[in-house]
Amino acid sequence: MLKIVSARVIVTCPGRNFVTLKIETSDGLTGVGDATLNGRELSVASYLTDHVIPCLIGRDAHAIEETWQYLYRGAYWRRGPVTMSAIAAVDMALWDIKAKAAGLPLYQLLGGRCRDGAMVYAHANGATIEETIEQAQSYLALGYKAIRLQSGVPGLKSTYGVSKTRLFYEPADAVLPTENVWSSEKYLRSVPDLFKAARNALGWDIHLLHDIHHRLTPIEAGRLGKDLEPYRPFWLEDAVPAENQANFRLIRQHTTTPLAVGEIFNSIWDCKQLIEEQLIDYIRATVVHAGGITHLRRIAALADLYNVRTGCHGATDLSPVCMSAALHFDVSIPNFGIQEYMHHTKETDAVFPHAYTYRGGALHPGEAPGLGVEIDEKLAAQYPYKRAFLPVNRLEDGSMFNW
Ligand code: KDG
Ligand code: MG
Repeated sequence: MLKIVSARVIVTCPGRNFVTLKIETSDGLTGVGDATLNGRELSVASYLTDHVIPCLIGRDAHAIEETWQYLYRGAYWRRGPVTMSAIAAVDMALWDIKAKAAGLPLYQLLGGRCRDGAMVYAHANGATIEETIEQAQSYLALGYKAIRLQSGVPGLKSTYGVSKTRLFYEPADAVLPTENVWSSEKYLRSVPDLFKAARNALGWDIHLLHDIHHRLTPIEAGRLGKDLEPYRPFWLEDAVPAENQANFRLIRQHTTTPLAVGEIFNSIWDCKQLIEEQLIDYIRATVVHAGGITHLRRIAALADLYNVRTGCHGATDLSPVCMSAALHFDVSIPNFGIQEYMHHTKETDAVFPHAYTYRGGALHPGEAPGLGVEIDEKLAAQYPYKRAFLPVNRLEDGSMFNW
């Protein structure tokens, strides 16, 4: 039996915080898993160290499904982002070990390739429409086939998705949550102008995406979807908060603009109704927050029955370990749609040397055995944890709203 002999959690901050689980086996094979939950990193680290790792020692490293069930059912409480991120980290690390033991890149164990690479979308943002389009043009020049557009909203000081100082947007920007002010009316007036200008400047051979970040009501989202129809967006993301899955029925009644949701989902139960009623077109759950490769494959298989494709979350708070896992998943499933891709800092790439590469609008997982990613622990130790929170959002009258 290939036994798990040790497991440890590594927290590092090469530009932002990441939590990584490293599992070692009796044969000396090691596997890594991402356990990063933005703004709540130490909660997952503690859950792993205090509650998961003691149960792993001595277990069969090959028994991935059994271990998944043990950690999920065995916890009694089920689900939740902390638990599911911890389970995901174990799951990724065990798939890494299994594929390394087989001497194969992970996608081969998931059924082999369905496609060469995973089409990705880049993030273009700016304080003004002109700045956003300028950035989108630089991604076009790099061969991107899909670009997300976020722009400042006239009359609002700051908003989601628009970088203040850096090219690559990083929302967890302070030791206490930054305060933002929001107006749906101002926002709803601004987005059609952005898409109109973008189609004029960028043409029609590029997919354009947009993230609402949970801020509209269903009827507002229906109206925005309708207003954007002439510009054929690839998707509108997180139109409304999705705790009430039935909310999406109303949006669907009013627009044919494709809908994406799911970056904060952590289980198949969060999207069961959305998928079964065909209320969405893309499911955005990803490996780290949705219970690992094992559980995400289950979600994708359900989605495939209902013509729903995947569009995994891939912001900078998901580490290169998660990105590697997502890419093996992306190339191996039949109903892949698109993969989000935001560059990590140079420091992060150095701490997590990885085999995936960008080419021609797509990311390719590479041919290294396993996930094709490692953690340089010595380098990681040079970047200690720094507390950082996501911002909060208020309406103009001061009341709390959704970030
Ligand atoms: O941690 C939160 C971020 O990952 C999220 O705000 C990014 O919405 C996001 C996206 O679509 O990448
Ligand atoms: Mg999003």
